[in-house]
Amino acid sequence: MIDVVRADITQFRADAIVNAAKSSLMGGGGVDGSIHRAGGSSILDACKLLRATTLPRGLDVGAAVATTAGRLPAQWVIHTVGPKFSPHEDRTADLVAAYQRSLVLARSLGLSSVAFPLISGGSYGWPMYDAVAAQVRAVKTADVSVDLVTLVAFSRDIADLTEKMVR
Ligand code: AR6
Repeated sequence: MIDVVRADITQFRADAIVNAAKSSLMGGGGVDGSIHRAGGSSILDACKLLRATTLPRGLDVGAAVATTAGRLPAQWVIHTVGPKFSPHEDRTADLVAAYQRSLVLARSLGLSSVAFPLISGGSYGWPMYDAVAAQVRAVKTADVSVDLVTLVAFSRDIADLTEKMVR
């Protein structure tokens, strides 16, 4: 099932919330900064451990990795990296991969509910319409999914467009 809500994803209760991270996994602005602030330092500690062990070069665009959610209501944070928008190159496949590989990881962890923000829809510059279209296509066409996927919109405009596209 796919649900759409307007909410602050840091307050959302799901088995996992997804972070629109950067490759370094060292935190940043936007939803990434809010997740690290609200969840506390154990999330950054887990990211640093990943960088020191399995991900010395950082997380590739379109890949996903899971850490503790610290103090958040969610159990896990799945960090993924969306592509930056380019007017010269179609990077939709990478954006779809960020969603779908997050779902594959959630399934492999045995999770039932996952909440996504609008990946690449902020600092990474995707026009809202294209970001939402890729998001909805990604979760609708995923080969592997979970019982409940919640698309968490941070504004009324995003929520309205997402609801229209999901139907
Ligand atoms: N809950 C739900 N959605 C949110 C929240 C929140 N608390 N805060 C922001 N959004 P962005 P990106 C929405 O910029 O474009 C960071 O610095 C926001 O309104 O967070 O993938 C990272 O470190 C927008 O619709 O992510 C990376 O460097 C959407 O989340 C870079 O930004 C995504 O905006 C990633 O850029």
